[in-house]
Amino acid sequence: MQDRLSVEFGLSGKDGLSLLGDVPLVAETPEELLDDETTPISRFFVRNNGLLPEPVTDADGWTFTIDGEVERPLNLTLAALKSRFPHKILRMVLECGGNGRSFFEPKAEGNPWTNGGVGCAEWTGVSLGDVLREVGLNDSALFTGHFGADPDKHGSHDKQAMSRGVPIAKALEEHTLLVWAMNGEPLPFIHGGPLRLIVPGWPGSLSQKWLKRIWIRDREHDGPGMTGLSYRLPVRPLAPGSEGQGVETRILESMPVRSIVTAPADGGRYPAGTRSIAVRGAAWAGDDEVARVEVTHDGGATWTEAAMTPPRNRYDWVRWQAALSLPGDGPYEIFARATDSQGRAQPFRAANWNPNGYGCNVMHRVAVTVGPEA
Ligand SMILES: Nc1nc2c(c(=O)[nH]1)N[C@H]1C(S)=C(S)[C@@H](COP(=O)(O)O)O[C@H]1N2
Ligand SMILES: [Mo]
Repeated sequence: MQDRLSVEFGLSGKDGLSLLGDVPLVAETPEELLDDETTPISRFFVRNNGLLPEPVTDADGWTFTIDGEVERPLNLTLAALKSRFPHKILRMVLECGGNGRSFFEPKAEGNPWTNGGVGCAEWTGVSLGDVLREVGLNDSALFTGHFGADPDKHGSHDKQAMSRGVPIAKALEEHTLLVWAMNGEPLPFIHGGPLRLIVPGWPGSLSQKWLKRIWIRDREHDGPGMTGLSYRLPVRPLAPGSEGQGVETRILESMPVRSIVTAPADGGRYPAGTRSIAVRGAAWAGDDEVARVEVTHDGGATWTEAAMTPPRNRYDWVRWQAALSLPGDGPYEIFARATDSQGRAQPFRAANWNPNGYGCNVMHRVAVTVGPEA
């Protein structure tokens, strides 16, 4: 069945997503639809900052360039990329830097993501590092700048909708991929097909879709999304609601630890007498690892540790499950809390308020009722 998103907004093949904006097109996934180990394409969130590029008919003929501070600039077709470099298949989380933004108080600027600006797909491609070694980086190579084929939100091709970049060390990480397939299928156009970057663990905005060019630079990149307060966090805590002009900031790199409850769904009901409920979900921690996930039904007075399924590879999410014991019938709020391997746990309240609302990793909470409604 086609849902409203596919009929009205051309998001064909999507199932159950919530629309956050139509121009540019932005849609997130309700937490309970993120219950699969590998997020199906039909449930994978969409974030565009501009309009869509021209439709592509010859995917293998798609060309892209690597130039700038390199010994041998390269212009390759996708077909040549596939044939010249070793293929990698990795399951990795892609998360918008603004995921969780709507939980900040007062409201921060930008799309009001709840917890659904995230998905974990199996990506097929080649390591960007393998390609960078072939082009040869100059000593002056410090940063990347990423360029896509999409026009900005006014339809202008002179301006990039988004053009961000990473320090060379992140670009050289084996898991940073040039990707042409998602869950074993040709990369869907809406997700940047024929070719995109996946820069795992860092804000999704670095994972350039419809990739046309990587400019190797001798300085921090300064495209749209790199300047002002974009993807930056204040170095010292800011008073919630303040403007943030002139405060010292740093670029948001690794995303903070986070977990979601994917079952039960918010509003779940259980028969009277139920004393144990199965809770499950997913957790991830940017560049870091998830050390543990715990759940509580009593506001954090007691915690039950969840069992975790090990990630397939670095940057994959952890699936977790717990049998949560309940003392009697009644309404409960279940919270899940993940802790990373450096001991950083999710907060009960969003603590790191910032004007553009990045990196909110407040604990996810679902309400359930056991027995008749009180
Ligand atoms: N070319 C291009 N790439 C882009 C964007 C964009 O607007 N244009 N948005 C970025 C942002 S902010 C995110 S969160 C991810 C979303 O990827 P998805 O739509 O495949 O989920 O793509 C990133 N890559
Ligand atoms: Mo994003």
